[in-house]
Amino acid sequence: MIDVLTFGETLVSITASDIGPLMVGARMQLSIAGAESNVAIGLARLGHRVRWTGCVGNDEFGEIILRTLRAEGIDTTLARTVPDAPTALMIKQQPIGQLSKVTYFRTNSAGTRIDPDLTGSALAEHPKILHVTGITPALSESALEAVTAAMTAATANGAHVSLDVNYRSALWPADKASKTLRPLAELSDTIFGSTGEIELITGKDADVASMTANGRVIVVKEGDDGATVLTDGGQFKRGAFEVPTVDTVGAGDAFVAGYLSAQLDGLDIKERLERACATGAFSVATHGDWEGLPTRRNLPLLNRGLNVTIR
Ligand code: KDG
Repeated sequence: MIDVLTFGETLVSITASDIGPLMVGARMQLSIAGAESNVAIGLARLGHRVRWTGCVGNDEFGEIILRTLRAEGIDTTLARTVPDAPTALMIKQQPIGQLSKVTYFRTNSAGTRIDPDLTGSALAEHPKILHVTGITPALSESALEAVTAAMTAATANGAHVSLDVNYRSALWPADKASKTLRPLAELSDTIFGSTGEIELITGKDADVASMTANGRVIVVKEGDDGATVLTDGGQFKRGAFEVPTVDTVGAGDAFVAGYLSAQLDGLDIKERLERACATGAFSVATHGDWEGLPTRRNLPLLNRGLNVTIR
């Protein structure tokens, strides 16, 4: 049985190796990126059975995505290679130190072709958790239909439905995102987002009682300040682990992977927060969207403190 199904657009990422503008030339490194596949990798590294689906182009970029996900132990058997659209590309740079900039080349990409047929077959083997993000509905009409249909079907099958708002201003304006994502939030059991992202779907003046109606859990990612979980049984807050920050992109996905992993292990909310903050810390303290995510063996490393040599 699959523990988690997730789907969305995975892109090839080309990241500048050095700090500074690209226009003077730069050494670049090839990898992959994508909020959902980052979560998939985080969960697979912790030993969970994960399926990712989505569309890639019939090109080497598509191959690197599928090879990488397979190498991470993720089931990609239902991913689709489309012949007439390219794999999306994302350029990542640090124009100045500690400031990351992402530029997308994803209009009409293969990833926009995801549709309810594909996600419906991926759901045929019922997962315990369906995890989606607010990026996918921004990609195309068929992608929005796929998300809505999958969330509805997963709920009917008794799966836990997880939504990370992941608002991307480069993809759509806030008012459109808000209007589209609100009904999807209604279909979710757990919602992740920054304070601003949560407001996008609940409105500014929403009270905790209405947000957590029907047992819904809201997990507010607060960056350096850690995170807060809102439930109908109370609020739980945890500070972030203190680690040196080298790259924050992907940290939210790492956090989600840790939280869902602890949930799958049957841990309570405080322990979920603990693991989420730990996986988030691994992400910010290492380079790349997903490369530094911990395995089960490495997870306790943070408890050893910094500036130590483990022998
Ligand atoms: O969450 C990190 C993502 O920003 C990155 O991996 C790419 O999915 C991505 C996106 O659409 O921004």
